Amino acid sequence: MLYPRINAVRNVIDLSGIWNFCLGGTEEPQDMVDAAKLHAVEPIAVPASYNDQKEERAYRNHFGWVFYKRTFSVPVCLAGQRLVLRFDAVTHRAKVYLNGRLLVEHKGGFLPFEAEITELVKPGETAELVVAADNHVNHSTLPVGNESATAFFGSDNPGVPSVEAAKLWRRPQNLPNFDFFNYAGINRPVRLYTTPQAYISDITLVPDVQGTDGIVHYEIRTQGGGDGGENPHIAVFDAQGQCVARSSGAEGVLTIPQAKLWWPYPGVPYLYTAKVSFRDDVYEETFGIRTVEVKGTQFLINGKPFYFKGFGKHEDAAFCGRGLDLCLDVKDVNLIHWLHANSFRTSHYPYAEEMYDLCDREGIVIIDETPAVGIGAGESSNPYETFSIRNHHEEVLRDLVARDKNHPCVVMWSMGNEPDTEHFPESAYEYWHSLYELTHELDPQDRPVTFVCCQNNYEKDLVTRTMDVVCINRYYGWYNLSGDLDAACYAWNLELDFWEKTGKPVMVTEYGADTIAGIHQCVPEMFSEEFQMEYYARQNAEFDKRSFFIGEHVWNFADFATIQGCMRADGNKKGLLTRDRRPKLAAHYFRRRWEKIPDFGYKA
Ligand code: GCB
Repeated sequence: MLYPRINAVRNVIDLSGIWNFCLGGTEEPQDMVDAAKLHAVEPIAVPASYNDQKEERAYRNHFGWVFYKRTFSVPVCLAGQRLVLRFDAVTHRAKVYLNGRLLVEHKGGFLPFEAEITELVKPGETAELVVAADNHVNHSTLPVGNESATAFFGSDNPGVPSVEAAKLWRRPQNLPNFDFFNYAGINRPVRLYTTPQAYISDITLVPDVQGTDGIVHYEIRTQGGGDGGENPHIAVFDAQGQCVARSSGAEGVLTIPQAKLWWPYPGVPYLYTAKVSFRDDVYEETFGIRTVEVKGTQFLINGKPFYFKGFGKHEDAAFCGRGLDLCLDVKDVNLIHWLHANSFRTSHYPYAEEMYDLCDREGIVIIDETPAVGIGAGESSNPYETFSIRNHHEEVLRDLVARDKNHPCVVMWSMGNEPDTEHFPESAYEYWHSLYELTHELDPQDRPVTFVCCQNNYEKDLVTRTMDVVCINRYYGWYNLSGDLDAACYAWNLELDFWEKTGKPVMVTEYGADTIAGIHQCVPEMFSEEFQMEYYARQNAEFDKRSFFIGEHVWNFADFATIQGCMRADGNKKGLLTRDRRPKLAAHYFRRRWEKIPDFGYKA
C-alpha cells in the first residue's frame, strides 16, 4: 500500500487534531451508528493513544470499544478526484462509519488500511466520521492476550484459597501476554488523500548490483485505466536530481551505471527516487541500492559482513502513549547516532511508516517485526492447536511486507517474538517454518527471515536453528542466575558452544537488566546503574570471542510503560536511556564500545 504523499496531482488532507470521544463497552457496534446519539463529547488528541490523556482509571485501564467522532468536508476544488480515507493504525480493531454507515473494518493495530469514499461524499458538504476502536487482546489477536488465566506477571499464589476465589471473580479485563502497556486508539494519522481516477496503486522495486551497475527490477500496478493499453512510465533520479535511468511498461529492469550504494551510517545511505507516472497520476518512491544476504555465519550487506549494534525499541512516550510523535522519532534517531549504534528491531510490532523513511535517510538498519508476541508463553495447552491466529498472522505478514518492501533500511523480517517452541516443538516447527517459507515467497527482495526465540531449552527447540539468523533473547544474570555474572557468562558459553555447531549466524536480540536511574553502588548489585554496565561489559566480552556472533541488541533502548505488576516499578526499566531520554551509565559505556566496533568486518 502506497504511503499518502502530496505532489503535483495528489492532495493529502490530514485529519489530525482534537476529535470528540467517549468510552464504550465490550459489545461490538453494529453496521450502523447514530452519531447524534453517540455521547462522544470528550476532547481527545488524534493521533495518540487515549489511555494517558485523562487522569482517570477508566481511560487508563479501559477494556473494549471506544468511539471517536468528527466532521469534515471535501473542498469543492477536489471534485472529480478519487477520494480515499486512510488510517495508518487503529489499535487493535477498527470499525469506521461514514455518515452512520459502516465503511470499513480492520483487525490488527499496527498496519494501515483504507477505503475509497469518492461516491460517498459530495465535495462541499459536511460528512460525519465515527471510528470505533477495540483494545481487546485474546487468543485470536496479535499481540496475544490471555483469555481467562492470570496476567503475564501475575503472582497469584496458587493454592491460597482466597486468592484463587478472587481470581475467578475478576472483572472482564485485558490480560496481555506481553510486557508493554496495551496503548490503544487512533495511534497514527488519519488522512484523506486524492488520486486521479486512473491511478498508480503499487510500486515494487528490487535492487541488485552487477559490477559497478545498479540493477532495479520494477513492477507498477495501476487501476482505473480501462483497456486503453497505456503504459506506466518510470524514471530514476539521483540525489542531485539527474535522471539516471528510465523505462516504460508495467514491469521491467533498469540499469543505473556507476550506481552509488545505500550504506548504513557512517557510510552514505544514498537514496534514489523513482518517479512513476500513469496517465494523469504521478508518484515518487525513494529507494536504495543495496544487497542483503546470509552466507555461512555472516550477515552481508553489499557483500560485506555486518555487525548489528543496537537495541529493541518501543513506540512509547509520556502522554501520547504509542501515538505517532515525529519529534521523538528524530530525537531517537539522533540518540542512535550518538550511541554509535547502527540498527534496531521494531519490537514488538511494525512501527509508523515515518520512522522507516527516517531510517532510510539516516542509514539505520531495521529488523522489521510483526505483532506476533505472546504465542504460548505461560500456557499449558498447545497454542498452535488452540489459538486461532494462523490466518491473521499470514495476513499481517502479507500486509507488512507489502507496506515495507521498498525500504532499504529493512534488512530482515522477524515473524514474531518469543513464542513457545520448547513444549510443543513439532507443532511450533510446523507453524513457524511454514510462515518462514511464506515470508520468503512474499518478499520480492527475498531478505533473510527470522523469529526471536525466548530463554528456553534450546536443545528441545526445533525452529530457531532453521531460521536464516538465530536470534535469541537471553536474561542470564537477570531473570536466570540473578545477579551472578560469573554464572551468567558460564551459561552463555555453554549455549554458544551449542549454537556454534549449527553453522548459523547468531545474534542476541534481547539481554538486559532493570536499572533505576540514580541508584549507584560501589559494589554493583541488581537495579543499580553500575550493575547494568557490568552486566553488559561481562557478557559482551564473551560475545567478542565468537566469530559467528553477529550482533548485540540491548533490551531496551529506553524505559517504557507496562502493565502494573510486582516486577515492574513504574514500567520496564531496562532502558539504556530513561523514558525521557536521559542516558544511564550503560549508555555511556555502549557509546565508547560501539565507537570502536566497525559496522563491517568486526568478526572478519
Ligand atoms: C522479554 C520480552 C520483552 C520484555 C523483556 C523483559 O523477553 O521479549 O518484551 O520486555 O523480556 O524485560 O522482561
